[in-house]
Amino acid sequence: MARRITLGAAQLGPIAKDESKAQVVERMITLLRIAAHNAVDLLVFPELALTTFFPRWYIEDLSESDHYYHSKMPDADTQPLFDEAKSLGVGFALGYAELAVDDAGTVHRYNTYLLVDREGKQVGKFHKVHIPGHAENEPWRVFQHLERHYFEPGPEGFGVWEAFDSRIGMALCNDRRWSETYRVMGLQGAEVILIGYNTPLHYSPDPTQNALAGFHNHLVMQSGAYQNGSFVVGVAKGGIEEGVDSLAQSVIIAPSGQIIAQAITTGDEVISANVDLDFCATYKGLLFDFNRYRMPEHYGSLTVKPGAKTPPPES
Ligand code: CDV
Repeated sequence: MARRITLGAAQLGPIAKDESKAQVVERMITLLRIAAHNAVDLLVFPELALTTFFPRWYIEDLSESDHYYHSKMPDADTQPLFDEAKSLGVGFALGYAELAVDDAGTVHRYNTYLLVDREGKQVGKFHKVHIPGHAENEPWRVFQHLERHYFEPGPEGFGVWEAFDSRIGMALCNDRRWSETYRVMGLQGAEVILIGYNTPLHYSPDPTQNALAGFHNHLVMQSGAYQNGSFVVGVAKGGIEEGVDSLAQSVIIAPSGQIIAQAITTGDEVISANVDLDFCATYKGLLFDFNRYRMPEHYGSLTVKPGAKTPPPES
């Protein structure tokens, strides 16, 4: 019998700096209800879904930015979202800023994805690995992208969780541009990869790339899906937020690399697709049968340093 699941992407439009978390959660609950109406089993929210994209502003003393972070999930602000999802029987992935304190008392700030199943059980947590942007204030930029000031990379890497009668992996925004992201999850048998993003349409270090933002977004996620025989759910926080225009174009992609659903607005919108998880095997079991065709022993060292090999001395 086919393993069918309805995947959903809950794209969010702009979140103003002065919008409260309670107001954002209200918007998210509206999207949850639409998703439930469309029989969605797993609804994926974007990266840093609960606030404006705060790495756009420099706050020298990090502790003054603590209100953007959550040290416990759910907390008072987000409990209504968890309650509503459970009562609707909709699982979800939530992107948020996490403040964690380890056993030695050291504080860690992560860009986090949390996976919750249809019964409300927290089944997986992912910390963003590829942290883009810069750590110091750089006033020459049209706007700041200070993720390297606000977050450290997660030490655990890319995991895969058994949930939703499937194997689910997670990644956040810049992670989607790196082939390793998909391959590490693909090697663990990921069938569905969830990716939330905040992607400004202006890239200050090289504005010639601006016109390619939408192309690159779909290029990397479609190839990641195809080369690993996985579904990919890519979810944006889009639209003009505090003067910064961000890419929308949320998508659900099949293991064939084809886009099977795409958002048509830049605001709050649910897209969904009812898919057969067994379709992954068409790719994982044939052209991309890793056990049969992958040739790691022929790839050379995986610790190759950038740059060319030194030519042999002339005799
Ligand atoms: N939030 C992000 O990770 N944004 C990056 C930008 C900085 C390029 C992205 O990959 O979309």
